[in-house]
Amino acid sequence: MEAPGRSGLGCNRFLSSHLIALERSDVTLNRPSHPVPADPAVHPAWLPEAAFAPLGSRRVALVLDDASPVADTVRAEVTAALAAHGGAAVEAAEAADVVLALRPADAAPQFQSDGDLDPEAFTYARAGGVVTVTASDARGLLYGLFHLVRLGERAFTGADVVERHAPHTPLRMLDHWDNIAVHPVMGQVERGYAGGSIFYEAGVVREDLTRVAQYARLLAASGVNRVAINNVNVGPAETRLLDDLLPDVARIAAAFRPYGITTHLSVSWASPVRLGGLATSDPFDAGVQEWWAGAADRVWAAIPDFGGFVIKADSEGQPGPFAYGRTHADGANMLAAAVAPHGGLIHWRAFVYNHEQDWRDRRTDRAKAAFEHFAPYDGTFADNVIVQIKHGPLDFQVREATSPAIAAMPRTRVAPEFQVTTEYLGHQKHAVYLGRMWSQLLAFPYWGQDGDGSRSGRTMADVAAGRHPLGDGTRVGGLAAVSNVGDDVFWTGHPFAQANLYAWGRLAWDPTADPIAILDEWIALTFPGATALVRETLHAILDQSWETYEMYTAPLGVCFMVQPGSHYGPSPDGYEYSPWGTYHFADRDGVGVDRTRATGSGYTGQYPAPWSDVYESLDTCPDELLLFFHHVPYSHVLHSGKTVVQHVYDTHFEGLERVLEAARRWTEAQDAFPADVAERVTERFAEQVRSATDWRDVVNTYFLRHSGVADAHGRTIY
Ligand code: GCV
Repeated sequence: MEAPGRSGLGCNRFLSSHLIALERSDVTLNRPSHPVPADPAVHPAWLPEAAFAPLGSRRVALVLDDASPVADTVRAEVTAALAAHGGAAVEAAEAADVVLALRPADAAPQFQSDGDLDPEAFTYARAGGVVTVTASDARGLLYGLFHLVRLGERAFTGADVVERHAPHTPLRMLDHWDNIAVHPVMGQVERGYAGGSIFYEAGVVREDLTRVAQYARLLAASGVNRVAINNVNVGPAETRLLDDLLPDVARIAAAFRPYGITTHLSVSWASPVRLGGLATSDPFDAGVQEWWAGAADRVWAAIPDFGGFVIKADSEGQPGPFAYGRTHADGANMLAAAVAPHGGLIHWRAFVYNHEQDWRDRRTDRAKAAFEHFAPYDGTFADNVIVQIKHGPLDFQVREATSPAIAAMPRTRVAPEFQVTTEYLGHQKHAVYLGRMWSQLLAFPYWGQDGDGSRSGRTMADVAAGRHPLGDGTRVGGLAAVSNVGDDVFWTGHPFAQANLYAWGRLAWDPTADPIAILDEWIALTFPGATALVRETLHAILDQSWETYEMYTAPLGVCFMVQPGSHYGPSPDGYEYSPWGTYHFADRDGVGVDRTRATGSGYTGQYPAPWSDVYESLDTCPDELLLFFHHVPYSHVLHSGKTVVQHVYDTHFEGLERVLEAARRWTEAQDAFPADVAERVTERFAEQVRSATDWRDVVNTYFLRHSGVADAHGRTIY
């Protein structure tokens, strides 16, 4: 968002030209009908009807000479809001409280700025009591409309203002790990904690996609504009989405389209073999190239605005180009060539590592894998390839270092990947708000806070937007995350996990936004008329909940102390002797992974300065990542002044205390919440308290037995 007034003069002149245009008026609200029908059985999340009251009770003029599906949505949303809240559609601008206007294509250049070229950008202005939202495309107008909804009454009161809003990157994506065929271990939604899939049921694409349309509406109101609709682990049933199930994909795309959301598919590298009957998937094979080109032709013929393919190759058993001695650049570029004629994208995941490691092998470090497999190919990826890299080098742990691979490819389009679903963070049974975690990660200054002026301050979010300090500014990537939604009545299992989905969209739109302010927005929208008690209770429970979860689970960046398989609940040695490469090496003397150049795996060398040295040295390594980078004795003294083992005890006792305090606050306030929400949250808190108690006792006992060091405060450790 630009500072209010920055483009003030131009904009005011533009507005007056618009008001003249309005008098000539092509104002119309007589196109459709109604937005997605509200299903009273499904929780409305952050779009309850009441959220539209401030807009819907006013006089609205719409200047929208556009026949696109998104323009129809804008009309339908405004029409429905006015009908529900007693406002009126007006023809004359001077009679309007609110003007929503599509900027005419022939608007004079002085009324346009760079951002106007972005079809998702909009200008919000309030002058003399009239609010005007203008955009150059219906998509921008839709975002502007939801901006008004978000602001509520505040949109219409206060001093005059002119603000331009534009998204940080054009690719703000959610990946679904939904299976068509229920997986015997992973179920309908892999790592899903909110019931079944909203897309698939009992082996087929759902006939009724109303729920998908409702989801599209929620996503548009938070800022997401792309969705990949099936699991990156692509089984035989899901492979068919490229083939005989394509008409179903087209139906899903049709449900997303009116809200400006583009549909993508995860595809199997082995598709030419599975579907085409070819003997190979070798990217250098002409038959394979032809097969993919044909597949792309079919997909875009069915869905002309299709987005592209997401691919997990040579990863955790998925097939890939390594089988043919080819690189990931070879594989990605072959697919990129197939989709390029259609303007399609390839999101190629960098989650490539050896998942059949021998724990006795101390030389291999899984954390190094993404960098090693991808950085050498920087500059060789096609223009329409986006390398999608998990935010940390392991796997969405509560605390791990930021992935150095994200910073290692100035000549590649990069999309950091996050996880909204809480695979390692409590399965949407624990109240854990992730906005602050993501905000911190997105703001990570890969080249340090200060430096030579040209490099300093560039963040993960900057890299995603193509502003790598060594790049030429043209390699614009995006942001991706794994969705946390299912067919649960609350969408997300824990009603408060809706806040994570909302925050993901808002941070993808503006990574610099304050995550607590985002939480405030979510509260105001989701609980209309929220009392001080409701607001204060939610902040007390959620603001620091990420740190709280960290306190009672894996300490100091040690990672992977979860139950294998489910990834829920404590099991400090669960992965210690497994093939997954996620070891912490705790013994009687100490704990942690030596990833230094001096004596360890050398992983610290994958970071640019200053972090390569900051992490290398015990003197400068931040406490919260100590065990990610160093193997230290339990008696090692942290910067905080505590020993490692005492820190573990203290945080685990305090972590549970914080959960108990949150549960107490909840019990006191629950009657102020809607009964259905109260019932579900109460049930979730009972489980969170049980599980956090388990974590505290198992982890403390583990450290006591390994170290033999008693708690300085004599508390009970088993
Ligand atoms: C979709 C982790 C998860 C897997 C997931 C994988 C991935 O390993 O446990 O369920 O697979 O990440 O991101 O591909």
